[in-house]
Amino acid sequence: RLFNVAIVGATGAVGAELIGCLERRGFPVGQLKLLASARSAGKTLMFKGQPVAVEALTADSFDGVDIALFSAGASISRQYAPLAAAAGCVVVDNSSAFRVDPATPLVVPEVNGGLLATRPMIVANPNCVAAIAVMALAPLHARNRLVRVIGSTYQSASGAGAAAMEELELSTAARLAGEAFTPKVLPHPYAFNVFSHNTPIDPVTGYNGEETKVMAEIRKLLAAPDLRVAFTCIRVPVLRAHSMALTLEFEGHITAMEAQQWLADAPGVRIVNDNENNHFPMPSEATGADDVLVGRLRGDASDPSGRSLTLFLAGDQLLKGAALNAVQIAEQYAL
Ligand code: A2P
Ligand code: 11C
Repeated sequence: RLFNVAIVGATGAVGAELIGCLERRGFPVGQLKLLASARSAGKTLMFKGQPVAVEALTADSFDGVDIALFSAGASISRQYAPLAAAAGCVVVDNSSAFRVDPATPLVVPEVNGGLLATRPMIVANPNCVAAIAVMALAPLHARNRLVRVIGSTYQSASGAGAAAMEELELSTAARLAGEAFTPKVLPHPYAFNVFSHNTPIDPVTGYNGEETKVMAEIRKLLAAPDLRVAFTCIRVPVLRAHSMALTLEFEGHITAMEAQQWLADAPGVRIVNDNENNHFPMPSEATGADDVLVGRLRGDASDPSGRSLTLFLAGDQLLKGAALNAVQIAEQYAL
């Protein structure tokens, strides 16, 4: 059977990848509806070699649509996802609107895809850092319970959308040409710089919005409400694919070798751990890849108990961190 599919935010960075994933993975699409703001109405995007006109999102957009993939920000999702669901359309939502709502499943199919068995009408797609991190955490946690996670991220421009990617390119070109550049999308100069993630700091906890989301979502995805987690989220001048360093403490003794074996057996994970050539996960190699790249596995030298590991990983923020995961969720409904 074919499914009528809508993409909300089709003209964005994630929207382009949603179109690409549906096409590349052979999703059984009947009609494809591409939705964006009124600014984009009338633009044309390609799907399977055919032009599809972009339409302005309205309350009636979901009539006759079976599955809608939302990626136009949390306020659009809050407003339109319930309307879509009420019209009988399954919503896979890439925004933060429903992720920590106890009634909405937050899903990475390799980790907790069983939650889709009841066919919920709204499914939340995680934050990109959380989705990429749990790909490495879950296979370890399943064998040796995680008690603590400390993460530092190296997040690319793609996480801030298509306009931020353009700003990185334009500001780099300006810097190389010796010209002045005033940032418009991001709050700080991006070329040849790194800065703390561009979300507001919570005055009570001192954590920014991205860190707060990542910590809550990792706990929810792993069904580990007591897991101790702390993240520092940093924007780096990489166009696409997020990287992170993770230090993990487990309940029992663990070695880097056994962890590497468990991860090597995990779907969606690729070990990149070539000590001899100093070749480890890099965003340049994660870009365009479905797998999350994991390497630099070693015992945590700061914990003599033998219960801690440290590792580095890289994953495509637009694919496993967003569009690929959303399409994998949709595939569970099309089985
Ligand atoms: P548009 O291109 O018409 O502004 P990105 O994350 O790459 O910035 O993309 C954001 C996506 O969300 C774009 O497709 C954008 O469409 C869409 N979007 C933004 N505001 C609205 C809106 N009010 N209604 C529908 N789509 C929107
Ligand atoms: C970033 N991870 O890199 C963010 C973007 O929770 O969906 C995605 C934010 C989210 O800026």
